[in-house]
Amino acid sequence: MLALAIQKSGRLSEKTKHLLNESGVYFENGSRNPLKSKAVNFPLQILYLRDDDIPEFVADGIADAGVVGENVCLEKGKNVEVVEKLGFARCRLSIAVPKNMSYNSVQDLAGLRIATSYPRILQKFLDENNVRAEIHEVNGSVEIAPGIGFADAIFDIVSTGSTLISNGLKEVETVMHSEAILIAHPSLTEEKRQYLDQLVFRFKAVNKARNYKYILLNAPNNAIDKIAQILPGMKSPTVMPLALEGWSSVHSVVKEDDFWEVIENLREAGAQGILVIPIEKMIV
Ligand code: PRT
Ligand code: ZN
Repeated sequence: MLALAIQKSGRLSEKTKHLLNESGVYFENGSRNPLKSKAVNFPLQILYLRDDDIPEFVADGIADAGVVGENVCLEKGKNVEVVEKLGFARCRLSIAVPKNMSYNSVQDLAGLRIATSYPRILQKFLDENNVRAEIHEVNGSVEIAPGIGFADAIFDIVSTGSTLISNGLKEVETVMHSEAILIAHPSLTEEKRQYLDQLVFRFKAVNKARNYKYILLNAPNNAIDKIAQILPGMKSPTVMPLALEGWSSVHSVVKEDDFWEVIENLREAGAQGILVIPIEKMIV
């Protein structure tokens, strides 16, 4: 049995549960213990924790693995293995100052009071840039610190940036990017490692599928070579004859990021009746 620590409630919890469900892992309903539950169809126990505690629980071996933000993992500095990036809860950790402060370079932070919940990451950044500033550690509502005179600048999580704007702040340095990651105890037993590998295999299939679409189109036979170059697919596209003489149906996969460009190129090459369908799992 593998013990996986996930966030009890917060920005990571729903997406983590969703990823597990999409990976075919379901939990028993109405567990008597609100902090633990067992998967019904996988040798997995879930521990529900605050995200800040997850790296330590995994480092100590109380949990074998955990899902946590890269930011929290780095701040805690525990001895854990980063197994896989999970592609959700993306954000960045940035320094922000009042919007009317003139700011040219990181040297302008010298001597300022900077409020943050991430003192270790901030200290490392300041050291790397040879800047001395005062770090004031706070556990929440960091963005109000300059407005109430508690600090001159902040170092905090930014996603859309609207929280900064509504507090009269501007982002001046991006220190790191973060997303949810799967971490593990560095020395798992062979059995647990196998369960973890199975889980990672499923996570990868789910996440890969999210980045691709299945595409079907009709094309005159003389356009198929060109279309095959635009649509390489997993190996090469599937081509099947239509009932209409001289025409074929072409099936392939296309990356979400390249999607619109590919569609335009396909139309130019003579593709018609293009259908695009989401993929549920993708194993390459
Ligand atoms: O209770 P517990 O300790 O478990 O949770 P928490 O309150 O410490 O964390 P939670 O649930 O808020 O966030 C968990 C993780 O989600 C973080 O550690 C990040 O890795 C990730 N994440 C992704 C975010 C955001 N996006 C985010 N936007 N965490 C926080 N925010 C906050 C940010 O602090 C700021 O107040 O959202 C605000 C900024 O958002 P924008 O869109 O206005 O820029
Ligand atoms: Zn937290």
